[in-house]
Amino acid sequence: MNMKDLPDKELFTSGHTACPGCAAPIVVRNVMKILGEKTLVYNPACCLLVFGGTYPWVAWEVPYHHVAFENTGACATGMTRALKRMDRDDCTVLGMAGDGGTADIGFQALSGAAERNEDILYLMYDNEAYMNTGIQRSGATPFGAWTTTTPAGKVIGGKEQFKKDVAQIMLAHAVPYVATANLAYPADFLRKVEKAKNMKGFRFLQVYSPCPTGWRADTDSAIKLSKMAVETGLWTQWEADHGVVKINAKPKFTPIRDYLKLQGRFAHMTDEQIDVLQEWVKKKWERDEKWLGALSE
Ligand SMILES: Cc1ncc(C[n+]2csc(CCOP(=O)(O)OP(=O)(O)O)c2C)c(N)n1
Ligand SMILES: [Mg+2]
Repeated sequence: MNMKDLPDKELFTSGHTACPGCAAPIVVRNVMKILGEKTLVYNPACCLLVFGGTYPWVAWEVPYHHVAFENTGACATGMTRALKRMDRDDCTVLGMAGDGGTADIGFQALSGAAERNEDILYLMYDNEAYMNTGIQRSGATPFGAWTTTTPAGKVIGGKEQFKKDVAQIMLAHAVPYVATANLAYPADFLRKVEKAKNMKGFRFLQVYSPCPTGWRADTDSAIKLSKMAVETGLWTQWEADHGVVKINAKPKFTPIRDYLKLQGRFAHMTDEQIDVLQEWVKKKWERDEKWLGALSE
């Protein structure tokens, strides 16, 4: 679907309480325009629950279920079974969770649902920390980033581990569709959502979702940062359709320093730390090209 063909009707409405500049509501609005009214949503504790799903200000115009932090995959599975029992195959069951609820705490239920190839579209919106509870590190937080649990002081200089690659872990589950997406590439983004909608079985989308509040960035920076994440090579855009992999954007390998300096969460980083992260990008790309490239047509 082209951007100009998206329906006007909003299924995730205005009046929600997301922070200024948050990318997540832009992701949800556009996803819902493609998925349409026959969508059932499962959403655990996360910012999206707080800003869009709090009674009586629920922004969703489709059935919406708040589930526990750990069990989006399991609860969404229950709905797929109910639909089967009712002989309905015209609905999309959408599980939508943050990076904490996906990479860490909800991972067991997610992995189980993927392994069983449940008929679920699971979307991880990746703002790279547990934002809703006040900016704690997650498995998806990048190296060097300040969070309240990875303080930037003399002993620790931000997060000491590298970002967990959740999409590649999901690829190892051999599900029908896995893709990463980014709002700075809207045509690619919409194409992937539509493709996932029209498939059966387990589909996994990981969407880059800047958080100006937690990243200590300007409130108009979400799309700029999204683009820079791809251009630097920090964020790999790829998809796997029944195991056939395609890398969708080749980075320009612009220096990560330009991206880091727009975000206060990286302001404390030393030159040595920046070099470590820059080297990680290089190694990640060598690995991605070898590993994902080998699986491509
Ligand atoms: C078992 C459990 N542990 C902790 C919490 C508290 N909690 C609620 S939301 C949240 C953070 C969510 O982070 P993420 O999934 O990344 O979503 P975001 O808030 O960043 O959008 C935490 C720690 C909880 N609700 N349940
Ligand atoms: Mg998060």
